[in-house]
Amino acid sequence: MVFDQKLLGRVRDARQVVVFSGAGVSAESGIATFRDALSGLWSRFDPMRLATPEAFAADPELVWGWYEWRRMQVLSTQPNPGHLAIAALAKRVPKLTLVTQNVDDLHERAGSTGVLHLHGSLHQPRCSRCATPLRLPPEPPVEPAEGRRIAPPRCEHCGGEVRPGVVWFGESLPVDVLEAAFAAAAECDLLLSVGTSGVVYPAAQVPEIALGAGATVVHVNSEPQALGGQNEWLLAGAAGKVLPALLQAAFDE
Ligand code: BV8
Ligand code: ZN
Repeated sequence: MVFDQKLLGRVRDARQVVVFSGAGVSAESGIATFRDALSGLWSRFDPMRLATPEAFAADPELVWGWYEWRRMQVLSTQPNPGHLAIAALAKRVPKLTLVTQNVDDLHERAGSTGVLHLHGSLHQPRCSRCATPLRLPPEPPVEPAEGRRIAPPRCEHCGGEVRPGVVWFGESLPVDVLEAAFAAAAECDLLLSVGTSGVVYPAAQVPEIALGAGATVVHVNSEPQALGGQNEWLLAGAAGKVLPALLQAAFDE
């Protein structure tokens, strides 16, 4: 891959970098992106409807089964070169803040630290009543391949129903995490937006804040993205290919 020298210079000279990631960065690990997260047996449901408090209230076993299926998929796969390149970039720049919309732990397993999870995590279920975290068994959950309903566990503290540790549509994002993400975006000089369709708010404000603060914003996406200002760049291609190549071109030549 050939990169614009001006862009490489921006990456090399970056002092404060934000990486903003979405489902596209986990796609090459075999984790379906959100819009097609319901391939196969789950395709008869709309994620926008399943990923809501109402869906869990109406049918906790269906929703818990869906999240266990997704958690099992994550436990059964590995971080890909895109995750690894982001972890490597953190060692090449003075400061890097990783803000993710993803609920998997592939960034952490690739070596990234201090990851800001705007939408929570599959790996931190909690009691829906007293918020006591559920200690998950170490082995991967049973594969609910048949789209089987699974009764959510009960809280050992109060007996309440355990829920996935994610932020559902209609729920507020964790305020401290969102504020830290917005602050990092306002201070950065380079933001890499990797594998996100940028349609979910308020998370999608992160790149907008960076652009508004005069940062260079680079979209890494397998699909072309509509670009606004002269400070926006598009690197079209798979994150697992583009990011390692960008690091190589910027730092190893
Ligand atoms: C809130 C956890 C209110 C759960 C998620 C109308 C207009 C505007 C906003 C709204 C509206 N109606 C409702 C809203 C608000 C709503 C929202 O934004 N809706 C959107 C859909 C219109 N937002 C909310 O409800 C948020 N809460 O607003 O609260 C409030 C306010 C005050 C007080 C109380 C309440 C909560 C949103 C959080 C929802 N939870 N996840 C779970 O995972 O099950 S969101 C979920 O979807 C993901 O976390 C992610 O954020 C999002 C999917 O987006 P992406 O990650 O971008 O993934 P996607 O599949 O879309 O795109 C993948 C991209 O990668 C594509 O561009 C593709 O081309 C690219 N790609 C694919 N492969 C690769 C690749 N790129 C590179 N390499 C590859 N290999
Ligand atoms: Zn409880």
